[in-house]
Amino acid sequence: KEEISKGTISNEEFPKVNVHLIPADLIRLKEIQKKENILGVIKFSDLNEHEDLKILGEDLPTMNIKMKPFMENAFYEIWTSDQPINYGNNEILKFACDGYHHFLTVNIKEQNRDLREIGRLAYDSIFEILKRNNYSNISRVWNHIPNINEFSDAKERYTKFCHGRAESFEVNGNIYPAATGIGCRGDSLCIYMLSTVQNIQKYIENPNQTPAYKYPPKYGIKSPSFARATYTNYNSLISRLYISGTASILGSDTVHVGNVGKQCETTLENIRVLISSSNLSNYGIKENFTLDNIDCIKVYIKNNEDFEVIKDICSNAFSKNRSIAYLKADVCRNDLLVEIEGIVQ
Ligand code: 3EB
Repeated sequence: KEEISKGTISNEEFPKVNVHLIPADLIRLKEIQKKENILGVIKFSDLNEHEDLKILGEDLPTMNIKMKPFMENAFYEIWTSDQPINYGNNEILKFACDGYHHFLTVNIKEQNRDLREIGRLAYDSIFEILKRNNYSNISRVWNHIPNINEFSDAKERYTKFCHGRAESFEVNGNIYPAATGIGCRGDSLCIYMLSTVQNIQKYIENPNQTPAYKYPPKYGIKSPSFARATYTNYNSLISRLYISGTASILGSDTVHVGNVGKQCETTLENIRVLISSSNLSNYGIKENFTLDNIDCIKVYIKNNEDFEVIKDICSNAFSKNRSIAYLKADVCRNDLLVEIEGIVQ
């Protein structure tokens, strides 16, 4: 377990990480494990039994995110690699690396501790491992926060998490990757992320949205530490764009409070603008993406009664060939009814 593969690059080899979002009923993880090198498996369900994940063994980074899918029992997000993989872990995290990519899961039970402290602790441990393993260029992070909109000490819990996370980023380079910060059920802070050995990412902002790290203090003492997207450039042929959790925010304000249809449309428009050639060209990226190109889509829905409206809009907006998971979750601002993310690959 101590023997992890230090990040190295040789040009002959072709680095490739694959990600699939699949309804759990459609596949057997054991079959995939026979054929592919698995970096990690994230399950999205509100089930209590996870024998399916245990079958993969102790070493593999796996995690159930307690979140109910609207249409399925559970989803798997499966990360695989063309390269052989080494695994490692400590008390709170597990990681897998293939010489190019580093996949990491963190699960911390709150146990009455302050969320600011847990957020800082989580990210301090993450950065320590990333630096030690030499995979410190973060592509994408997902943060799942129980009771995200509840208040404690007169502060919304999401802002406490942001505070602790920001404190850790401050001492670890202040570089913000694409991220999701979303509610979940259960009593553990669950984080997973992908990073790379080489610095092949560009962090992308949206001209119609204030960069989150510049949000005014009314949204929290410390701003959220994330970019709107990460562009990962492998070579002239292969790139990937990770789109952060995106919501109905223009500038730094929530728009269309109480109108779920308009929030959903605004969210999609935010994504269109973000991934368009006119935005990407500001970063020297000569690509043009549309909603049709997005895969591994997650649509987080706050209220059950909004599902049909959101599903109608999203199933028309995205390509029928791509995978979409509709998941029930609270969004980081109480007035946000929907949040959408995805991956262009
Ligand atoms: C927003 O724009 C929506 O805290 O990591 C989206 C993506 C959101 C990531 C995070 C929060 C985060 O502020 C919320």
